[in-house]
Amino acid sequence: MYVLPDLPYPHDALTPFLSGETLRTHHGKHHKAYVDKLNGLVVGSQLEGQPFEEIIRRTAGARDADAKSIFDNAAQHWNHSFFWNSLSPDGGEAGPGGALGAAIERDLGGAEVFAKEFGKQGGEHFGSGWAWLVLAGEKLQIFTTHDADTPVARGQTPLLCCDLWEHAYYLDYQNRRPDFLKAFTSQLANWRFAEANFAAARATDAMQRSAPDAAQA
Ligand code: MN3
Repeated sequence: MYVLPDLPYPHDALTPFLSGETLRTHHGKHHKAYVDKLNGLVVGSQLEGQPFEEIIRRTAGARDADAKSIFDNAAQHWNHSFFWNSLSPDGGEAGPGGALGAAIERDLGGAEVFAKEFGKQGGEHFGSGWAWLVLAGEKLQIFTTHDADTPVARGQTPLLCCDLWEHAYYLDYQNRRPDFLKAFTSQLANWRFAEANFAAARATDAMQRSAPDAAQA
């Protein structure tokens, strides 16, 4: 059984940038619905007991309606769990530090350019989806995905994400998605989480390079 994770902070912790009402609905109704549907689809199926990210990879791009539905709900569960951690009451301003800060400078031109580009791509994204900062191979990239689609299905390592579905911001920003994205990059983005994801990805990569046989076994 999949379980709705608790938010890593109280519902009202992100005010005034995201209201308690938004978080209660988004987490307690939208995210919960994905988890409930996923349990209804996977429990008793061939996929029950498979590692969660393996289920996402196996059902990605499926045409069969049940498999597609499993992908949508599993990916949305993964994306939302990651999104809650991508937000922090102490987020934003301090910006990315350490090795990730250096990589953002090298690959994306620095924290300010990151905020601009992340806001631009997220703002221009048509319809529902997600904005991502990922490590793809050796390089950082910003891009958006549609609906439930997730970098996890493509073998990329997500570092930070922002939900672009209207339910993520409509109560607080109505149609002003660019303002929500600005609040995300300047006030909410959890850079300590992104730095930890970056460090973990580089450690895994280094381990696989030093012992390729062991990593494949
Ligand atoms: Mn959402």
